[in-house]
Amino acid sequence: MADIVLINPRFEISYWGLEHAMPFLGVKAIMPVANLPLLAALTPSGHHVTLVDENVEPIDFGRCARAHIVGVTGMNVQRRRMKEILAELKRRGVFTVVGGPWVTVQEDDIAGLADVIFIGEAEETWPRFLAEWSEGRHQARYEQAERTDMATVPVPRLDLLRMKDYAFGSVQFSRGCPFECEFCDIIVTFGRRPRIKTSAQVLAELDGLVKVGKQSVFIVDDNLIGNKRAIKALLREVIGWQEARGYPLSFATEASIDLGEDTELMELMVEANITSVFVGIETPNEAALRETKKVQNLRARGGTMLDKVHRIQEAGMEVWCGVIVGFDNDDAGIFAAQSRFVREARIASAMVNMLVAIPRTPLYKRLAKDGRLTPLEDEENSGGFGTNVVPLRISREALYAGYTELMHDLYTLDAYFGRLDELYLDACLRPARARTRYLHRRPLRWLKFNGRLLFEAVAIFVLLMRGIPDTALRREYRRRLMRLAWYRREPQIIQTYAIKCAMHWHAHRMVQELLARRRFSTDLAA
Ligand code: B12
Ligand code: SF4
Repeated sequence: MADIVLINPRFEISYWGLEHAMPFLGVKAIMPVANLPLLAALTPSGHHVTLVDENVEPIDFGRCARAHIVGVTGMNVQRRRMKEILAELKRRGVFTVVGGPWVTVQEDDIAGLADVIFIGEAEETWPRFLAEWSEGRHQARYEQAERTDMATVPVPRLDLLRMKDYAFGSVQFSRGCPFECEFCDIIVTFGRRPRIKTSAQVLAELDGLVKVGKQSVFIVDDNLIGNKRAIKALLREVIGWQEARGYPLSFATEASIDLGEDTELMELMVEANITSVFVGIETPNEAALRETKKVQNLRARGGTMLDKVHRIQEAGMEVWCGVIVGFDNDDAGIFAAQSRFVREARIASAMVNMLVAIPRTPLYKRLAKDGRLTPLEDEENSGGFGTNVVPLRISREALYAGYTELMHDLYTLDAYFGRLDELYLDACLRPARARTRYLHRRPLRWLKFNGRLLFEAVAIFVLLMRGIPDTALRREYRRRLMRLAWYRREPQIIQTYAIKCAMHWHAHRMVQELLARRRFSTDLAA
């Protein structure tokens, strides 16, 4: 039978990759991609699978050359490295297959580099390919006719990964999202009807995560609350599981803003020990929200977007968000408006992107028709503007400059810690209420758990004080952390705040890199 190696290529540095923060958190990468251990679990017994994540270990090409099949996955931010790896494997005569989010939307990008390509979900096509490969009659391209029935998805093989190298473990409850944002490739690939696993599957995965020693887990659903009724039922099961085991896991996830309209759902998420939620805010510009069909962000029910963010925070979850600049309805005023919104929403971690048209999305099709797309290669080879979209009401230069300035403004020490302190000191955010309640009834466990959190906070602090080269930043992190600890003595909050200092360092480094890149592009243009 086959000797199979599956590779996740190195990521380029990105906002959520938190690459610059990793050394201070004692890990190598934020989390493993969910697809490799899942593909391993989908591989029929008899084959031998090795997983390689280049973000935590180097690729041994000699080892790959001895395998029968080498598979490569990847997102758009891995495409360059994917191609390098495939080219090297081809040079060595290795039989290669490729799949994942990037080739699913841009299959011609790897033309001639892989023997077999997988488009979209692969729960049915991967085992089918292996059977056909064994019989010497495989195809060059596989695409599932039907979307995966989530009730058939097996428990991922986490035992094949070096889980201690990651900050988070990952689990997926559902796929798909009911909304129809114009720029989104998720609904193109996974559809608008949320499909959900059974509670037995999810709880078995949670047991597996505890077994490999994880305490923090990212629920990697496209939108956790796509089917509210089904997710509420599942959350009730997760709450029972947590209570019975002493709340071994805390979760972060992604959800749409209508979460802030549903008190029962927020309560259930908090009780299940979900402590943070990433929300696609995109923009406070209502014309742009209408343009991009983000109708859920415009809905008056439950108040404004700002009200809903505050309500989620008051329920006990930190909100992280994504914002986008460069919609057709954006003009030069958008950057200040975004900055104001993020400040008023007291969101410390805001990921800013320029509008990018991902192939196969409705946005991509519209802009291609209007002749407003630039080729990817231009971005890759020329320093570029960081997006393939030609904006309508501002120049590309002004958009890029505004984006860089916005990132800079959001991550100055005063702006970032101002938002953080408003949330943790003024609004007194209280995450993990259910676990705190549980531990208060068990003093010994309380002591052990909080002792660990305090130890982690001190370790991060020491690493920051030793590792940050900038004296002013070090002084500020020390001062802010001491002040927080003075007012809020809970070890959980102190540990979170220490992590936030490391996250600031990552954002600060990203801003420095962006500014340097902008200077380089300006010099090039001159
Ligand atoms: C959870 C998530 C995250 C998490 C975790 C990321 C991680 N490291 O795993 C966080 C929040 C950290 C994150 C960050 C980012 N993400 Co993200 N993320 C997702 C999300 C919502 C789910 C991914 C997931 O785990 N899916 C579950 C697995 C099982 O599905 P899958 O990977 O698609 O795999 C299936 C098939 O594709 C196939 N398959 C996959 N690979 C292969 C390989 C072979 C050989 C075969 C046969 C089959 C196969 O089989 C699997 C089973 O069916 C997706 C949206 C989506 N649904 O794809 C976006 C998504 C993947 N992310 C995206 C992006 C851009 C990013 C960031 C770059 C954003 C940023 N600017 O910072 C960063 C990258 C940071 C990093 N270093 O990880 C884009 C990628 C766009 C693209 N088409 O390439 C997506 C599609 C969302 C979007 N449209 O914006 N992300
Ligand atoms: S809410 Fe998020 S996942 Fe759903 S369609 Fe919009 S961008 Fe895509």
